[in-house]
Amino acid sequence: MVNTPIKTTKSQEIFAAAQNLMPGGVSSPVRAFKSVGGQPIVFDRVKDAYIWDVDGNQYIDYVGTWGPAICGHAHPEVTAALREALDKGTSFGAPSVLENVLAEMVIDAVPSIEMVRFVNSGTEACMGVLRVMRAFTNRDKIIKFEGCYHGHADTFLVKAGSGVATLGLPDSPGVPKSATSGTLTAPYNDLEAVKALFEENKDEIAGVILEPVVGNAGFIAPDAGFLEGLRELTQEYGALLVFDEVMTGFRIAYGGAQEKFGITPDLTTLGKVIGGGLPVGAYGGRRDIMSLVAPAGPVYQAGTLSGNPLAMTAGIKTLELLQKPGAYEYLDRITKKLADGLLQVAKETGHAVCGGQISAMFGLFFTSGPVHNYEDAKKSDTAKFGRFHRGMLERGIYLAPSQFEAGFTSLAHTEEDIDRTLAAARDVLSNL
Ligand code: KE4
Repeated sequence: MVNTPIKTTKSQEIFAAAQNLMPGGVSSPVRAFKSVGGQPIVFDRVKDAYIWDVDGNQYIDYVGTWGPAICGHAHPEVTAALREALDKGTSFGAPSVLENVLAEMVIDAVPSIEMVRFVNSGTEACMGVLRVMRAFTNRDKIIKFEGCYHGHADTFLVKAGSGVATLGLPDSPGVPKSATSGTLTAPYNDLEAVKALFEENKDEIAGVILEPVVGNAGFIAPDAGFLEGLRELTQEYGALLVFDEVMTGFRIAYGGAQEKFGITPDLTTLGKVIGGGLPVGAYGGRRDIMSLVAPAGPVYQAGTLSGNPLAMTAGIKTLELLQKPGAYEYLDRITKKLADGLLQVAKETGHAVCGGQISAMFGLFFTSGPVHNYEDAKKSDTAKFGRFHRGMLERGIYLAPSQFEAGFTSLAHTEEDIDRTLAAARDVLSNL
């Protein structure tokens, strides 16, 4: 496959102008390609499994706007439903039956959720779940895991993943010590470290929050027994277990990682997929806990655009599409073919790699591994990942622009797309 560098003149012009207008020229740091080098491409439009940039180049997309596009971009049934909803207005700021419909779908799907509150982002969902878990237990401290990312609220910006890890930030200036003094951290997959924290902070820990499958330190799966162990430890110490399924929700399985692994937390956060590409988040769980949220109870949380009719409409239609028989079998099959193929090609071309996939989520590290936690992930050759990313981009394959992110497939990705991707990977890795 001869590689002729793609023309990105317009992308460069637009991005140069953007950098004078917005910090780093982006609305979210990871989009700036800082850790993979080169300039980001500026999108013009997306459809199915594909992106077109402003210079007319086409790419197979494995970011899927960071998860929401699990049915493929601009799915005709989603866009048709949105067009119909648009004629009835874009925002009500008042109850609508659409919220009931999506709430029932979420409650029916996610084992831990008996009652749910909609918000506008995963960050807001994690802020809300933090407040209600502290109120319910009357305890202030939490345990999170190194490399896990729960949005950009102060309390969670401790050894966080995603863009924080991508930029190699120690955490973030502007976060007062008072906001993070109660945030305890442990290595992912390390139950002994969690038990020690509970022993050292007896009766002070409100709960444990984690990504049940990590996507923000690269792709890291839970070791056998890890999730079960956390369920037991939180019950033993009177703390709550919170699965942050903003990324894994409706992606690992229709009922999320908690359905896949058969572990039911007390609270769950959601986002991305349940909005079908429109701004959305949600937190939910046991009725006795969620009944504390205002106005039912005293725990305050609010939002102008929460539950807005457009996000509800896109979310409802997206979940309907995911309910179709065979959807998750298809996602698992094509993603396994992709992940296994990438690892095989990398090994055949002499690179130390490890990684894997679960359902429609995958990742690979340029290290022999295994990778059980963030420290292991940081052993990956991130410079090589950057060269790999650029080489794939020049061959029309759009991967997440960071070693510390996961990859996402969709119902729109075809066998031919996977074959093309593997051929491009072989070409890049043979010359890396
Ligand atoms: P948002 O506020 O970005 O909607 O959600 C925050 C969040 C919370 N929890 C998990 C597990 C998440 O993955 C996220 C956001 N994910 C990143 C991608 N790793 C969003 C992409 C970005 O920050 O631009």
